[in-house]
Amino acid sequence: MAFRGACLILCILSLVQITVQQSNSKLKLKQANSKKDVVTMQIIEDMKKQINDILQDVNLLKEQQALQTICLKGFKVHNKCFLPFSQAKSYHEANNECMAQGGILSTPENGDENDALYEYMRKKIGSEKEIWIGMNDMATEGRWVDMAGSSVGYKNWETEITTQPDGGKQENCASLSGVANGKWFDKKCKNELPFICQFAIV
Ligand SMILES: [Ca+2]
Repeated sequence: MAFRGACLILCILSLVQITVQQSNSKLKLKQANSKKDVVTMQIIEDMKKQINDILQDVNLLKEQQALQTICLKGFKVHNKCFLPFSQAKSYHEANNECMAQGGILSTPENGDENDALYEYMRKKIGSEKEIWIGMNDMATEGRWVDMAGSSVGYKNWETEITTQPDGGKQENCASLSGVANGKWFDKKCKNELPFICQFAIV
């Protein structure tokens, strides 16, 4: 009896050992699988990032190519390209047109740029014409800002014959005049003038 009892205990112990071993190997398999999952997720995330980077590069190249096309059609001065639009539009419509093309209304920031813009306007739009430039005092009367809302440093108002800007709250948008040799005037924003868009060269 004692022998059979000992055999039974041994058998039970063996069964328990086998069960524990099986559970251990299942656990190891599970751990390996979850490790695999983590690695797979990491690879997918890396690939996603790489694809995003490539898409960004492609978009940048597209922008550069579009800009080069504009610069070929237009005129380059320093780090800007100018492109003329002869059809007269209100200030807002003109700026919307420029933004739709990826630019802004031309904004001369120094005497050289103003001279270049004036000469280009004479040649492409007409020497007696007047164009919108990207400056306004819509938000605060007398505080002229560029299209980004920053105060304008360089100014070229006509002050020899008239005293520009002289329109007060009635005239909040700026133009560059061909007749006045590239000097600036304030005008009603709803007036319709031709314009030149400006694109930053990257
Ligand atoms: Ca004003």
